[in-house]
Amino acid sequence: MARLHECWLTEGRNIAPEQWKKYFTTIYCEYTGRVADSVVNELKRTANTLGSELYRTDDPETAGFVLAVDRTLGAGGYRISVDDTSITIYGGDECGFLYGAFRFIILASGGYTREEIDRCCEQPAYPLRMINHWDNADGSIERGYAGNSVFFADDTVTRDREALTDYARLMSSVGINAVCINNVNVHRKETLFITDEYLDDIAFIADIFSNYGIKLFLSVNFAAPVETGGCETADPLDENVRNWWKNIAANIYRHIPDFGGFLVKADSENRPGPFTYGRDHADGANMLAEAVIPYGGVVVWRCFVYNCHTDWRDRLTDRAKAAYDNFVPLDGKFADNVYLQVKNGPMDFQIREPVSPLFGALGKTNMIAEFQITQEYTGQQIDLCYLVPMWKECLDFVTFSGGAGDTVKKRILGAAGVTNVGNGKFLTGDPLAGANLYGYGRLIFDPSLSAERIASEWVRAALTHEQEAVKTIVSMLIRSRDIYESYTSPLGVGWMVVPHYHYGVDVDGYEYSQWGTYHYADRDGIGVDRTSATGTGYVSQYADENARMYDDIDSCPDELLLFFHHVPYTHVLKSGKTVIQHIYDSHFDGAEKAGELLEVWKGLKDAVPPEIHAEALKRFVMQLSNAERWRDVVNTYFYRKSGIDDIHGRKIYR
Ligand code: GCV
Repeated sequence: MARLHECWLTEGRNIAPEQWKKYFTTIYCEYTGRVADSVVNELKRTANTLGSELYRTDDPETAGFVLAVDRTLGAGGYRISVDDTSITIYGGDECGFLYGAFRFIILASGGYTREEIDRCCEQPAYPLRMINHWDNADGSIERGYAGNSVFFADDTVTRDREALTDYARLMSSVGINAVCINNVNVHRKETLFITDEYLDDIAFIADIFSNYGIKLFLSVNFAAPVETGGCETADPLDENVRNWWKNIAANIYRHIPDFGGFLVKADSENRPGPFTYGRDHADGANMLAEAVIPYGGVVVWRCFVYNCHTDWRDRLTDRAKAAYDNFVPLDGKFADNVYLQVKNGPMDFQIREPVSPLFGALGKTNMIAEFQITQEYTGQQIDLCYLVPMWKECLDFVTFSGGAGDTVKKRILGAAGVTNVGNGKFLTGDPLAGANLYGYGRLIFDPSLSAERIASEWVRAALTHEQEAVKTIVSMLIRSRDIYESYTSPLGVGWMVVPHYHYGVDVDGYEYSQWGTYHYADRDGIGVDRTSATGTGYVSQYADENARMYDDIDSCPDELLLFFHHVPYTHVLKSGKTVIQHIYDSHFDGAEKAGELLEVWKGLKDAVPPEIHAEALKRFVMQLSNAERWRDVVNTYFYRKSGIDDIHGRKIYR
């Protein structure tokens, strides 16, 4: 049986025994249940590492650990209280114990003091805190950069209890309560996951998840009734089809009583969906919702719907507008157990995009945000890119739909993160990408946490307690998104990556493609005119306050200028630089900073575990070479287009 890489859960190896060992004697638990048992087991593991044994007791007065119920804390809420003789974890329910116990372990592992841990109290901001896997039955992972699937290999479920338990421990340690185990692109084999061919095996995973308060979800193929069910149609309004899904749901719940529900990518990137039958997304989602509602299940329906066969010659069709155009007319028509899953930006997880206007525009429909933890367009777990600051920007974005304080984080009911894990030596491939996985969980549990605080918690639990090293690594993480952005595509225009792979530079890679992802650079200028007056009209999908800001070239933020406007290279930014000079400066600067990251990391050799240091070092070397290539290709490309020299006369290949 395999153990997974432990990331930030070091089973207490970093906990100072002189401070904490004395509590690991007996444990009193006010509630019995499988999740509470997992909490006791977790504390027992820690006790063992500290060279102690933790026994259950019926006497709360003498116990070193007490797990006590306090319903006022709500589902998943917890409070930690530490005194001289005992540590009490109050939980609103069993999951509150779980989150509280893990919080204690992680903070104690990070060297936080008794005073810093005592009275630590949190309540999850959202009911749905989800992870999406893009894992396929054969074990491969779409956009996976950390090895193969933890769940599947060779079209079978791996059934590795130990690895699955490690996985569930890690996820629940940051508050995740829902995991969809398979790719939203559901191929032939995965279409069978909802049938008897796979359900016993999938129930095996779900059972382990239940020990940690996690509900298992499956991505389903909208055309399954036809592809595997012997139906003539998958029309969501057809009675036979509806009954087919009801039977499927009934059978799933026989195997997995706490099954979470379905995740669906429909009518998107050539996947089947309701459009084939002249129906809309509400028809499709509601049909599935009806099938799972008797069991308390939900349907998570993705809004990533656009025409992926556009003609680059057509300047008016704008991919950025598609999600809004498809879903806003349906607002209020979705069943109560449907959640629409909205990507943070209107395009596709680029390093810089505006926040999707759908968040502000949907008012009568349950919504969750979709973030991409796996770094498809943001360095593929080779280049360092800590994404929490980007996700915070999305959550804090003021939509103005319900007034001045109406932020995205107030309008959603949760989030889904496309995960970055695999069965490689390090769970996240790049050990430093653990910060994104940890950060995602923490942020959606408590969106008021700062990106610095989250980074620091992670560095201390996973890498080092040494103060100077913590400061240095946190600062590397915090700067990393800006550094990556500065040597890749400029000012919000996006893409310019190698088609399909999405790592490395290819400025025109997507320029004449069908994907709707263009920068329109010519000899005079660059950018996409999405304004209301002269452009595609995308801007008018925002509430007036935001629409005015983006429409007006003077108030549009520099970092998004080329997403919203087509401007001459000589256009002067708020920074005082011309667009072309900004491109040159940011690319020289970005490559230089990538070099600095490498040097700083070299200097941390003695401060972090040697295997982690060596693995990350390899990646910093690759990042520098990637950054230098981006710098030279982008600078040369725009020099050749514009004929304008760098005012500082630096080396630009001609
Ligand atoms: C799972 C992007 C990715 C695809 C992914 C898709 C999606 O287009 O490149 O690999 O497919 O997003 O989110 O559905």
